[in-house]
Amino acid sequence: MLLASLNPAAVAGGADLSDAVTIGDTALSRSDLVGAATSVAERVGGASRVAILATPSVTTVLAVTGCLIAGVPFVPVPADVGAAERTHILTDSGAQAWLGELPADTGGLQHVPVRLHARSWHRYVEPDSDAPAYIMYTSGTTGAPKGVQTSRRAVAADIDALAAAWQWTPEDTLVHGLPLFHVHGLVLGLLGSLRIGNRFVHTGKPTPDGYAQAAEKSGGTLFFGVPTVWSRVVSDAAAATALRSARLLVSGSAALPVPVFDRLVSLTGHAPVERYGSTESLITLSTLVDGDRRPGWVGLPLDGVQTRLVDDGGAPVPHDGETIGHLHVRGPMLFDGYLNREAATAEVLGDDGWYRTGDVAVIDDGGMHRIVGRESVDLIKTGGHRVGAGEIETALLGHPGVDEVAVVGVPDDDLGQRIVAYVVGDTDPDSLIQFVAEQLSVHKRPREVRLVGELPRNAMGKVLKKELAQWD
Ligand code: MCA
Ligand code: AMP
Repeated sequence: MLLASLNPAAVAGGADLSDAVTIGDTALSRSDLVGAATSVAERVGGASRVAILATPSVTTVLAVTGCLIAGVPFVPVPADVGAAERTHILTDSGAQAWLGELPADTGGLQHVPVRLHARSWHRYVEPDSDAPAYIMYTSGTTGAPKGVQTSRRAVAADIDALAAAWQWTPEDTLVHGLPLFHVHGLVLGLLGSLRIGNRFVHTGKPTPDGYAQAAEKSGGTLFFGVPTVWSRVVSDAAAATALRSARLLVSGSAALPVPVFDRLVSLTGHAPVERYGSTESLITLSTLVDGDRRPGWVGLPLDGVQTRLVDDGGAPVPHDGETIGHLHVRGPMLFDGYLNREAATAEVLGDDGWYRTGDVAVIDDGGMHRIVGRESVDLIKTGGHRVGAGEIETALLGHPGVDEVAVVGVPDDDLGQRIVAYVVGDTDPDSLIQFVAEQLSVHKRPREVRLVGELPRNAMGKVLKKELAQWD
C-alpha cells in the first residue's frame, strides 16, 4: 500500500496517531485522515484527472490523499499560479475539476470541495503500482512547463530508498515549510511521512523561526530544506542552535554552498545530509546517515539506482573525482515520460531506462557524486525553484512595451541564482515584474529588469547569455 500508515484496518485496529499531520494550528489524526480522505475519494472516484491548488493546508493534504486512495491522478498547481500558466496546466493535463481550494479564476472547471469533517469508511482496493500517482508540471529550457507523469511504484521506491539511506522511521517527526506543489515538499515530505508513518509538521513557510519552534515545541527530528532555507537558518544563530536537538538535517533541490554546510556543523552540531534528484527522476543520490557527509558532494546512488557519466560523444569518463561528464541515472523511481510530449520524452529518457539529467557532474573512485552545474544556462534554480528562462521570455514578449528580451540566472548568495531580465523596449521595470507575476507563478518573477539599448549577440544573432550573466 502506497500510504502504508493509512491502512484502514490497522488504523481501526488501534494504530492511530493523534497528530499524524500538523499544518499551522490544525492537526489531523490518522483516523481523521483515513475518514476524511476516503470521503474525498468517494467524490472524485471515476475522474481521470483532477487539479489541486497546492496551498500548504490540510485541505491539500486531504485532496492529495483522497486521490491516492481512489487511484485518481492529481495535478498539483502552484499555489501562486498566474493566468497563462494555470490555463496551460489545465488544458494540457485535461484536469476535469478543481479539488479543494479554488484559485481566483477557475478557468471554467467544476469544483469538488474537500470537507474536513466528512467521513467515509469505505475500503478501496489498492490501485495498481504501475498506475500514475500524479502529473507535476516543471519548466524546461524553452516553452511552457511539461507534465511529468510519475507512477505510484516510483513514489514508493523513492521513499523506501530514502528511508534506508536516512534511517527514517515512524519514530521521526518530519518538519518542513516547503511548497506542496514540488517533489521536495509534497512527495518526500508529505507522502514520505504518510508511507513511513512518522509525524509530519508543516511550518507554513520555511523560516528559521518556524523550524526552531518546531524543534522545541513539536520535537522535530528530521528537517528538510532547500539551500536558501539553510543559508537563512545559519544567519539566525538562535534558530540554528534550536536545531541541535534534531536527528538529521537534509538539504536538496540545489547546491548547498560549502560555507553554509560548515556553519550548520558549527551552529547545530549536524553535518547536513545532501541529496540530489529532479522532478523527473525523484531523488537518486544521497549521502548516508552512517556514511561520509562531504561538503559540496551529494552522495552515492540510492538502492536500485545506477548512474553513468559520459562525455559529449557518449563515452564513459573516468571516476577520478575530477573529470566532468554528463550525468545519466536509471532506477525504479524514474518518471513515465512527459504528458503529451513524446519527442521531448525521447530526448531525455531512453528505451533502456536511462534518464539524461541535464546536469554535469564528477564521480570519485568511491562512487561519491558532485554536481558541477547544468548543461544549459536556460534552466535557472532560484530559491530551489526550477525556472525556465524561455518561459519568462515568452511571457515578457507578450507585453506591448517589450521588443527583445533575454532572461538569465545571476549568482546570488541567498537564492543560489536570481532571475534577471534584460529588456530592449519602452516600459518601466516594475510593471514588467508585475506582468510576469500575473501570467506565471509569482516565484517566477524577475528580481530585476534591466532596460538596455541592445542585447549582446553572436554572428548568428544568438544572444550571448553567458556574457549577459557576467554584466552584473
Ligand atoms: C520575491 N519577492 C518579490 C520578488 N520576488 N518582490 C518583488 N519583486 C520580485 N521580483 C517578494 C516575495 O513575494 C516575498 O514577499 C519577499 O520578496 C521575499 O521573497 P523571497 O526572498 O523569495 O523569500 P520567500 O518568499 O521567503 O521564498 C524563499 C523560499 C522559497 C522560502 C526559499 O523560494 C521556497 O519555498 N523555495 C522552495 C522551492 C522548492 O521547494 N523546490 C523544490 C523543487 P512576502 O514575504 O511578502 O511574501 S523539487 C526539486 O528540486 C527536486 C526534486 C529536489 O531535488 O528536491
Ligand atoms: P527540479 O526539477 O526542480 O526537480 O530540479 C532538478 C534540478 O535541481 C537538478 O537537475 C539539479 O540541477 C538541481 N539539484 C537538485 N538537487 C541538487 C543538489 N543537491 N545539488 C545540486 N543541484 C541539485
